[in-house]
Amino acid sequence: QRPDPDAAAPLPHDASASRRSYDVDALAEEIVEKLTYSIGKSPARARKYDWLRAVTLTVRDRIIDHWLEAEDARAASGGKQVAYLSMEFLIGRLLRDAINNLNLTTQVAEALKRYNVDLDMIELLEPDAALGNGGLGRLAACFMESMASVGVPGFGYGIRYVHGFFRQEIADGAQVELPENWLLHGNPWEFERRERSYEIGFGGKVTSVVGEPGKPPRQLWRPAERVLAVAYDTPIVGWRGAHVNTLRLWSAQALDPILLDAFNSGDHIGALVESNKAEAITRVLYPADSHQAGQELRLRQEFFFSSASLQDIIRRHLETNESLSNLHDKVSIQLNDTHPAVSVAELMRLLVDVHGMEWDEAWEITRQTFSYTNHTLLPEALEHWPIHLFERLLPRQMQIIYAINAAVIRQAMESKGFDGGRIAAISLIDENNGRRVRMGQLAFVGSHAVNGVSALHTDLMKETVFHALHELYPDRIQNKTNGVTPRRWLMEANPGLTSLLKETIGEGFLDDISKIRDVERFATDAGFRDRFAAVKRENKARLADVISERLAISVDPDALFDIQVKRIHEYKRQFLNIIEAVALYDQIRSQPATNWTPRVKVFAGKAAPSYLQAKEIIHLANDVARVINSDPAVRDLLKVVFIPNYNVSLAEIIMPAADISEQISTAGLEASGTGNMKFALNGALTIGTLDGANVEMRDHIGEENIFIFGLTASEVAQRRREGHSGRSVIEGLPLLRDALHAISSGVFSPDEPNRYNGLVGNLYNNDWWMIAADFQSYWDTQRRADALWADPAEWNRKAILNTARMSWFSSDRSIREYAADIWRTGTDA
Ligand code: KOT
Repeated sequence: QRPDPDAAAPLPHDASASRRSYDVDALAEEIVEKLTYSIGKSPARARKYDWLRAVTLTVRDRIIDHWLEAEDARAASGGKQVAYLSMEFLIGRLLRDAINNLNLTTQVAEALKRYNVDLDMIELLEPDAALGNGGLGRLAACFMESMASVGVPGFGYGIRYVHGFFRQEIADGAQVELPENWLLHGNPWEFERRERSYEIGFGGKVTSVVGEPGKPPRQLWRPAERVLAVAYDTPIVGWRGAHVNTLRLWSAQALDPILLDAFNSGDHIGALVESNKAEAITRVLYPADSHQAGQELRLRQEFFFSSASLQDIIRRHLETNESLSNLHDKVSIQLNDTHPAVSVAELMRLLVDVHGMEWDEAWEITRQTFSYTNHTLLPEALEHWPIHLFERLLPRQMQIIYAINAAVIRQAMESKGFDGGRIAAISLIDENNGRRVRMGQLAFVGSHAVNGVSALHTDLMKETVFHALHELYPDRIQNKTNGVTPRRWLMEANPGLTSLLKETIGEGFLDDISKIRDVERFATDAGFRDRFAAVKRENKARLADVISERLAISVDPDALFDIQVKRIHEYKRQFLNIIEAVALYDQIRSQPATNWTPRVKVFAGKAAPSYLQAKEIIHLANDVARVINSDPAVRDLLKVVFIPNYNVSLAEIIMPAADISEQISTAGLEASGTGNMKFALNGALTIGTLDGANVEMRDHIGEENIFIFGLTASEVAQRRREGHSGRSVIEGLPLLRDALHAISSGVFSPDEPNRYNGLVGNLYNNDWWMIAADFQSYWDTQRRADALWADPAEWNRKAILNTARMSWFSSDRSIREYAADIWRTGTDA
């Protein structure tokens, strides 16, 4: 049965009375206490998972002290809060993050050592929380950590998927998807909050109820189905434990878990139908990245978590405020892409239908409350839902969308004289493809601020998808370039470099990452360069060990590590990288006397299960790897490795181990990229196109310290307008032509010689992604990299400058900009 919300007023918490100690003795004692009384094991009998749990619970208690204080402080201040609504939070492991941010690493390691337990080993046992696909979800996780670190009071709202992102295996070269089960052994980080549960409706009818005289009739939605959203809270602790925010994830449950009538009449399976149907909503993460997952269940997920979050926001607001008329002064809701965009209609429904507010006031509050981040311009990723599906599932929200649309169009005609094509462009309804609701337009008109995630991407938003809306609301679009948290991506992933930096420039950069720039003057210091290179070599050896363990391939840590890890997508052009490997393989064999740079090309990444071309690219990478790695003629000058199951934890090992970071998307298509930032911060040199945040990275790092190649975004657009196809380019480039011929004639797939005909044929006939068009420039730039590699002092100098000049790409900076320009909330500094 649904529990009643707490009736009693909360009493202030006296954290000082219960604060846990940070010293080694106390920690050691408490770990054993947890082992004994929470897990029921003696130290002698405890297995390593028991130790992990005991340590987690011990660390967790220290976070809780801060968490409760933060809650009280927040309630007392009545200040503005941020709600970050995201369908994805790609968190990874939490223990190391928590220990690091509490500055407990040495103490906890010391405490465990007393029982002969190794902290590093224990940390690896924690499953990744993989509640996201890639960049968008990882950005949400970095932002949560940065909000807690810079002191923005914030809630993350999302979905507690039972099965996160699938596990990838490679069988005979091809991707196989296996279910992921992160909750199998329980999740010590989360707290179920049954008192925080809400009913979410679907389907049914809307009826008009005659209102008071002079007032319009009220609309009453009577859903045909209802499910319960139950909150699970995870504390997110910021740097030095100064702030703790909450990640609140919703789980779906049936209102009536067992249909008693059915059960009593002997239909024991039928009795569970409801709960199976309800729980399906939060069972699994859709594995589509930068592609719309058009199924009904996905729309249910979107509405489910949007409505639950809004009901929660309203309830919390009304606990300390008399009415909802000041909602926008107390909360800012950030929509992470359009996945929660139905929130615009749902907040209007809650304000108008449920809380009796006038439409115009509700619209003003709604717009002041929401802001929206766009993460892609790819047409296939822009969400639009068939009207008939939307209407059936969310009839009242559909009416509200029509009403918003009518008002926006009226305003566009009256204030700016819009007609015809421009009305069609701003309309929330796409009339061309079988009538659909455009979620991007809905999010845009329902927000006071709309942002892109890099300078180039924001410019392109104004010029392309949102051109007409930008004309109508010229002040609404702004840029907020992405960032990554230096705690996870430098301190935790690269302890060797962190220690070296501490010794060299002091500890100030830990609190203020901009101070990392102080290391710039050591770039010309030969002694420092050697130490920097030694750290890199250690990190490469660590990755070589992983490659050896998982793939039984031996790679030389002294070779140049050239790494491309990210989702597999045509626009990211892993294919271009593989073709270059094949061309290099050809050249090494035909010119054995040349002084080739020994290279290890590393790939990792998952393809959406239904994305056939992406799966072919994975297959090709594996086929090419097998042939090259077993060819003695290559003499270990080239190795190709595809590491299966790329995830956050693997990224933490890979990022510090790269010499070259591949950021080679077709210009204009990668909104920002964030892997590019992690690599460069850890001293890799980027080879990249002028795309996404690469452009700004070049500006910060200096163009002489980054390898830029290829067509620009406007050149790509121009070529596409001219109807570019690859054939003439390929025919003029023997190196490319021969590599493609090798691929399409079965050199790498003798068991199925035609396997890659389609992939290669696309380059001849179309070359939509400009792979042929950019090949020569890419090849030449790789050879420039080879030449630089021959001069280690110069290479390392540039690598150091990359680390020194990347601080602007910290997510702390991004969050401060959001706080100042969009949310108008305070920060600590
Ligand atoms: C997925 C589905 C629909 C719409 C957008 C996406 C999406 C975009 N998923 N990930 N992205 C990436 O977001 C990152 C964070 O902003 C960017 O760095 C990256 O370029 C996007 O591709």
